[in-house]
Amino acid sequence: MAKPEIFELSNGTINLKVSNFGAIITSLLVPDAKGNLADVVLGFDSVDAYINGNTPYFGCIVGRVANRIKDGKFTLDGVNYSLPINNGPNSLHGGIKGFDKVVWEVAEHKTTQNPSITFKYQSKDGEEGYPGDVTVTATYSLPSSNSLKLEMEAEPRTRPPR
Ligand SMILES: *[C@@H]1O[C@H](CO)[C@@H](O)[C@H](O)[C@H]1NC(C)=O
Ligand SMILES: CC(=O)N[C@H]1CO[C@H](CO)[C@@H](O)[C@@H]1O
Repeated sequence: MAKPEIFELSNGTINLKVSNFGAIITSLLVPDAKGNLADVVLGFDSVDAYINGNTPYFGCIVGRVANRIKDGKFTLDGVNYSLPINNGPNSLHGGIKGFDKVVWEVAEHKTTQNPSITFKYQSKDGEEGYPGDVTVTATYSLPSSNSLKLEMEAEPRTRPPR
Protein backbone atom coordinates (compact mmCIF):
# COMPACT_ATOMS: atom_id res chain seq x y z
CA MET A 1 0.00 0.00 0.00
CA ALA A 2 1.15 3.50 -0.79
CA LYS A 3 2.59 5.61 1.98
CA PRO A 4 0.34 8.40 3.28
CA GLU A 5 1.86 11.75 2.42
CA ILE A 6 1.05 15.31 1.50
CA PHE A 7 1.41 16.61 -2.06
CA GLU A 8 1.67 20.20 -3.15
CA LEU A 9 0.19 21.86 -6.23
CA SER A 10 1.06 25.40 -7.10
CA ASN A 11 0.53 27.63 -10.07
CA GLY A 12 2.47 30.45 -8.56
CA THR A 13 -0.56 32.27 -7.22
CA ILE A 14 -2.52 29.71 -5.29
CA ASN A 15 -1.07 26.76 -3.47
CA LEU A 16 -2.86 23.54 -2.56
CA LYS A 17 -1.76 20.79 -0.22
CA VAL A 18 -3.61 17.52 -0.50
CA SER A 19 -2.99 14.05 0.87
CA ASN A 20 -3.45 10.62 -0.63
CA PHE A 21 -4.83 9.75 2.82
CA GLY A 22 -8.57 10.41 2.43
CA ALA A 23 -7.92 12.70 -0.58
CA ILE A 24 -7.82 15.39 2.12
CA ILE A 25 -7.17 19.04 1.37
CA THR A 26 -4.89 20.08 4.22
CA SER A 27 -4.13 23.63 3.10
CA LEU A 28 -5.21 26.11 0.43
CA LEU A 29 -3.29 29.36 0.17
CA VAL A 30 -4.96 32.12 -1.81
CA PRO A 31 -4.10 35.81 -2.13
CA ASP A 32 -6.24 38.59 -0.74
CA ALA A 33 -6.80 41.94 -2.52
CA LYS A 34 -3.28 43.05 -1.55
CA GLY A 35 -1.69 39.79 -2.66
CA ASN A 36 -1.07 38.48 0.85
CA LEU A 37 -1.47 34.72 0.98
CA ALA A 38 -3.73 33.16 3.60
CA ASP A 39 -4.77 29.61 4.30
CA VAL A 40 -8.53 29.46 3.80
CA VAL A 41 -9.17 25.88 4.90
CA LEU A 42 -8.97 24.22 8.30
CA GLY A 43 -6.33 21.55 8.36
CA PHE A 44 -3.32 20.00 10.05
CA ASP A 45 0.32 20.27 8.97
CA SER A 46 1.09 16.60 9.24
CA VAL A 47 -0.67 13.62 7.73
CA ASP A 48 -0.14 11.80 11.06
CA ALA A 49 -2.76 14.05 12.63
CA TYR A 50 -5.33 12.64 10.24
CA ILE A 51 -4.16 9.04 10.62
CA ASN A 52 -3.85 9.02 14.41
CA GLY A 53 -6.08 11.78 15.59
CA ASN A 54 -9.75 12.13 16.05
CA THR A 55 -9.75 14.82 13.38
CA PRO A 56 -13.15 16.02 12.29
CA TYR A 57 -14.00 15.48 8.63
CA PHE A 58 -11.73 18.36 7.60
CA GLY A 59 -11.22 18.69 3.83
CA CYS A 60 -11.76 15.04 3.02
CA ILE A 61 -13.86 13.01 0.63
CA VAL A 62 -16.37 11.11 2.70
CA GLY A 63 -17.87 8.12 1.06
CA ARG A 64 -19.50 6.12 -0.22
CA VAL A 65 -22.25 8.36 1.14
CA ALA A 66 -22.26 11.86 2.59
CA ASN A 67 -24.49 12.54 5.62
CA ARG A 68 -26.49 10.16 7.78
CA ILE A 69 -28.43 7.05 6.90
CA LYS A 70 -31.14 6.48 9.50
CA ASP A 71 -30.46 3.42 11.65
CA GLY A 72 -27.79 2.45 9.09
CA LYS A 73 -30.36 0.60 7.00
CA PHE A 74 -31.35 0.83 3.37
CA THR A 75 -32.95 -1.35 0.72
CA LEU A 76 -31.62 -1.63 -2.83
CA ASP A 77 -33.26 -3.80 -5.49
CA GLY A 78 -35.21 -5.60 -2.75
CA VAL A 79 -32.12 -6.43 -0.67
CA ASN A 80 -31.78 -5.04 2.87
CA TYR A 81 -28.40 -3.69 3.87
CA SER A 82 -27.09 -2.88 7.35
CA LEU A 83 -24.26 -0.41 7.74
CA PRO A 84 -21.93 0.16 10.69
CA ILE A 85 -23.51 2.52 13.24
CA ASN A 86 -21.13 5.36 14.08
CA ASN A 87 -23.32 8.38 14.90
CA GLY A 88 -25.97 7.86 17.55
CA PRO A 89 -28.30 5.24 16.06
CA ASN A 90 -27.27 6.16 12.50
CA SER A 91 -24.53 5.58 9.97
CA LEU A 92 -22.59 8.73 9.13
CA HIS A 93 -20.61 9.32 5.92
CA GLY A 94 -18.61 6.29 4.77
CA GLY A 95 -18.94 4.44 8.07
CA ILE A 96 -16.16 3.47 10.46
CA LYS A 97 -13.44 3.46 7.80
CA GLY A 98 -14.81 5.55 4.96
CA PHE A 99 -13.00 6.99 1.94
CA ASP A 100 -11.63 9.68 4.28
CA LYS A 101 -9.63 7.08 6.26
CA VAL A 102 -8.04 5.05 3.48
CA VAL A 103 -4.92 5.58 1.40
CA TRP A 104 -5.74 6.36 -2.22
CA GLU A 105 -3.46 5.48 -5.13
CA VAL A 106 -1.82 8.44 -6.84
CA ALA A 107 -2.87 7.70 -10.41
CA GLU A 108 -1.39 10.86 -11.92
CA HIS A 109 0.53 13.88 -10.66
CA LYS A 110 1.34 16.81 -12.96
CA THR A 111 3.47 19.60 -11.62
CA THR A 112 3.87 21.76 -14.72
CA GLN A 113 1.51 23.98 -16.75
CA ASN A 114 -1.87 23.24 -15.19
CA PRO A 115 -0.90 21.29 -12.09
CA SER A 116 -3.14 18.41 -11.05
CA ILE A 117 -3.25 15.26 -8.99
CA THR A 118 -5.56 12.28 -9.46
CA PHE A 119 -6.32 9.93 -6.61
CA LYS A 120 -7.93 6.56 -7.19
CA TYR A 121 -9.54 4.16 -4.75
CA GLN A 122 -11.02 0.73 -5.37
CA SER A 123 -13.78 0.07 -2.87
CA LYS A 124 -14.60 -3.60 -2.50
CA ASP A 125 -18.00 -5.25 -2.49
CA GLY A 126 -19.24 -5.28 1.10
CA GLU A 127 -16.81 -2.61 2.32
CA GLU A 128 -18.44 -0.74 5.21
CA GLY A 129 -21.64 -2.60 4.41
CA TYR A 130 -22.12 -1.27 0.88
CA PRO A 131 -22.72 -3.59 -2.09
CA GLY A 132 -20.66 -3.83 -5.28
CA ASP A 133 -17.08 -3.02 -6.27
CA VAL A 134 -16.66 0.68 -7.04
CA THR A 135 -13.71 2.55 -8.53
CA VAL A 136 -13.53 6.14 -7.34
CA THR A 137 -11.31 8.88 -8.73
CA ALA A 138 -10.83 12.43 -7.52
CA THR A 139 -8.78 14.94 -9.50
CA TYR A 140 -7.69 18.21 -7.94
CA SER A 141 -6.34 20.76 -10.40
CA LEU A 142 -5.38 24.41 -10.62
CA PRO A 143 -6.67 25.26 -14.11
CA SER A 144 -6.05 28.98 -13.74
CA SER A 145 -4.18 31.32 -11.45
CA ASN A 146 -7.23 31.78 -9.22
CA SER A 147 -9.19 28.56 -9.31
CA LEU A 148 -9.22 25.13 -7.77
CA LYS A 149 -11.17 22.40 -9.50
CA LEU A 150 -12.26 19.02 -8.15
CA GLU A 151 -13.59 16.35 -10.47
CA MET A 152 -15.00 13.17 -8.94
CA GLU A 153 -16.11 9.98 -10.55
CA ALA A 154 -17.44 6.73 -9.10
CA GLU A 155 -17.87 3.77 -11.38
CA PRO A 156 -19.46 0.46 -10.38
CA ARG A 157 -17.28 -2.53 -11.31
CA THR A 158 -19.69 -5.27 -10.40
CA ARG A 159 -23.41 -5.38 -9.93
CA PRO A 160 -24.55 -5.84 -6.36
CA PRO A 161 -25.34 -9.49 -5.63
CA ARG A 162 -29.04 -10.36 -5.77
C1 LIG B 1 -36.31 -5.73 4.60
O1 LIG B 1 -36.63 -4.93 5.71
C2 LIG B 1 -38.02 -4.62 5.80
C3 LIG B 1 -38.19 -3.63 6.94
O2 LIG B 1 -37.58 -4.07 8.10
C4 LIG B 1 -38.80 -5.90 6.00
O3 LIG B 1 -40.17 -5.63 6.07
C5 LIG B 1 -38.52 -6.85 4.84
O4 LIG B 1 -39.15 -8.10 5.08
C6 LIG B 1 -37.03 -7.07 4.66
N1 LIG B 1 -36.80 -7.79 3.43
C7 LIG B 1 -35.99 -8.84 3.34
C8 LIG B 1 -35.83 -9.45 2.00
O5 LIG B 1 -35.39 -9.30 4.32
C1 LIG C 1 3.01 27.07 -12.82
C2 LIG C 1 1.70 27.11 -13.53
O1 LIG C 1 1.17 26.09 -13.86
N1 LIG C 1 1.15 28.30 -13.74
C3 LIG C 1 -0.13 28.47 -14.41
C4 LIG C 1 -1.10 29.25 -13.55
O2 LIG C 1 -2.29 29.55 -14.27
C5 LIG C 1 -2.09 30.24 -15.48
C6 LIG C 1 -3.44 30.50 -16.11
O3 LIG C 1 -4.13 31.48 -15.39
C7 LIG C 1 -1.22 29.44 -16.42
O4 LIG C 1 -0.99 30.20 -17.62
C8 LIG C 1 0.09 29.13 -15.75
O5 LIG C 1 0.83 28.27 -16.60
